[in-house]
Amino acid sequence: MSLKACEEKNAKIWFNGELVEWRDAKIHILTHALHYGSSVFEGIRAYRTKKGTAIFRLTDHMKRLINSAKIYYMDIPYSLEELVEAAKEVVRVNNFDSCYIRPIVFRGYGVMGLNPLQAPIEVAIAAWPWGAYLGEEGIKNGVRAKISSIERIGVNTLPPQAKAGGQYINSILAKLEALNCGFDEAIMLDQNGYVSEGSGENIFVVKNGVIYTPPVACSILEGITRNSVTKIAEELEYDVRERLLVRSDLYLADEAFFTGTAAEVVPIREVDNHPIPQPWPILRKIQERFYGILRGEIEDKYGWMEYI
Ligand code: PPE
Repeated sequence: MSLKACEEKNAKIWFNGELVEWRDAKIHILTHALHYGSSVFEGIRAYRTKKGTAIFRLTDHMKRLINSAKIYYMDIPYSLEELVEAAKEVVRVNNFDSCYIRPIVFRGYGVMGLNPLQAPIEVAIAAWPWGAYLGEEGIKNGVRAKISSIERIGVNTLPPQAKAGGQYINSILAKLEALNCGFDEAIMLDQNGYVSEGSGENIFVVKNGVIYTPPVACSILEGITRNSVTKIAEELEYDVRERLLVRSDLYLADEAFFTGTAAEVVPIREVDNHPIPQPWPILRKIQERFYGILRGEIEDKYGWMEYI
């Protein structure tokens, strides 16, 4: 569903503690975050299952939001419990089927300049139905990726573990370059030339039955889907290792895939025109279990599905 359609449906957005009409959830042009990227946000998905609607790892996402805010010296005026409850309320009140939830904490209107401390901290949580980020076809048959000429922000540039608004202009450059070159997604290298992640996803590679993914030190966002997929793979008795990966590990991979909340689990079928041919047996087993949990069909032994 488009954002416009949500507006026409009179969807509600939680804004500084209250539910407001979609069209009224507005900010001033001199909002600090608009000028300097001084916001932190999350992306979370809710799924309608036979047992009711559940939000996948909601508490973990809100914990990460609080940590992102901490890195940028922002004090969120709500507790973890209040944020969790607010997100559930937004999903309940809008009665969406499955949807994407976007909490954002930002420095608001009040002061310009690089000392933002006089700008108020504002918090909003919106939700809308958002389909497959890299396409339904991508989830089935994979996407074509290009190693980006845009480097991923360094660990001492903008801490990649924070999910901050301003950091995403780095991802946008990489994404647009990939699209302009006729690819679906970018794979970014870190400042040392090691594989980091996609523009909005973590990356995994399978070689000789072992699953590899770059460590946090490679400028990644520590993805919640990455963590979930690791747990699922280990449950399936695969060996999952954090390891430095180089470009040719991608070119010579037996399987490769992206993970993320918006993207979910998406096979990579080509990197820089080097094919990674099907079948992808390990990836398929992981997908089966991951989507089974999201649909409420496979036992959720970790309590990831937080029913609203
Ligand atoms: N790396 C980056 C840079 C990233 O943005 C995401 C999520 C991930 C890894 C995966 O993290 P996780 O969702 O916890 O598994 N990207 C979010 C934003 C996408 C957007 O376009 O906006 C998302 O998937 O919600």
